[in-house]
Amino acid sequence: MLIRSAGPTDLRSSEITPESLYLSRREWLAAAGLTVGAIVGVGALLPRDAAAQQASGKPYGLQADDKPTPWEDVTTYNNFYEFGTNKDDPAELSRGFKPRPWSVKVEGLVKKPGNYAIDDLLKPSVVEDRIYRHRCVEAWSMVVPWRGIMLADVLKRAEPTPGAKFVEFTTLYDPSRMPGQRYPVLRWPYAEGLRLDEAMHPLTLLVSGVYGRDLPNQNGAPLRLVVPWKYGFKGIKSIVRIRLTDTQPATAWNVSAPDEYGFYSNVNPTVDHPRWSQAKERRIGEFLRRPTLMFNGYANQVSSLYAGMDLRKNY
Ligand SMILES: Nc1nc2c(c(=O)[nH]1)N[C@H]1C(S)=C(S)[C@@H](COP(=O)(O)O)O[C@H]1N2
Ligand SMILES: [Mo]
Repeated sequence: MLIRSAGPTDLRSSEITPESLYLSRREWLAAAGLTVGAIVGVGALLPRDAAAQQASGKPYGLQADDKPTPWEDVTTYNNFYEFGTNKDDPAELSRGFKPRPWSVKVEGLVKKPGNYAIDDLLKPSVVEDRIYRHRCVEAWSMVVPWRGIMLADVLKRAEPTPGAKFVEFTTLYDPSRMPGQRYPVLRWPYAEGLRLDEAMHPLTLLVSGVYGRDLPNQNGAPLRLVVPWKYGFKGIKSIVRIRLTDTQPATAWNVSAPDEYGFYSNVNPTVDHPRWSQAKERRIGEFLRRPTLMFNGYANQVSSLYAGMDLRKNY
């Protein structure tokens, strides 16, 4: 059974800056009709969209009727098979997971490989709040206020060599901490990949937070990928390695079901999944299904990356 977690009460003081796009904890509690003194255990009493009402950040690619999906849904309706295959498993089964200390290797075809403590990886970059549409291949979607840095920033610092053409990402492999890895539901560790130009695109983020707070474990703490024009499974969670390669990397879903999940995985309403239509999607929290947009609504920014490619073949 899922016991609702207390929600976001751990806003670190380092995150409360004058330029913060979010309400401080005090203001947030005030907005919810609560006082700081009432802080212990109040999370569960907050209106379910209190966090959504204060969602801020740049609304990249949002349509007029898009509004941020409530924190409650973003953090309890998850895919993270390392912590179970039901939507409410990750929030429950990742509760004791410790995402720090954590290190991330940046290696392969780069002049400056490194093994970084997570905070050292993030520190030199500008941390941004960006609200993105988020479309799962299962035909549901959300709107999520992510916090992160541009992947391009990390890659440029590593100085890719001329031979680098792809980027491979790998999730932590530790069945003692990720109980789902004790079952062969996917090939572990989970892996994903991008073409180098997709990885360098300014929309592509390495995400460390959501709703202005550190990423909850179930959303991929401490660091996950977000590529808003692709299906959600490209957004690999709990990354420990970023490797530049000259060949197209194998990806977890492509290995497990190659006819269903290709390398590109661009959101495309005209290319159906073999077992269901991709023409529409169910926005979490809404009743009627919405039409799915080409490249998830980011076509203006990304369609040139695929000029001349057959998007039926390269699904
Ligand atoms: N390591 C890992 N990353 C993963 C997954 C997973 O099972 N394991 N699921 C993917 C899928 S299918 C989706 S839709 C998104 C969901 O991200 P969210 O739970 O933050 O919405 O994470 C992706 N990243
Ligand atoms: Mo997904």
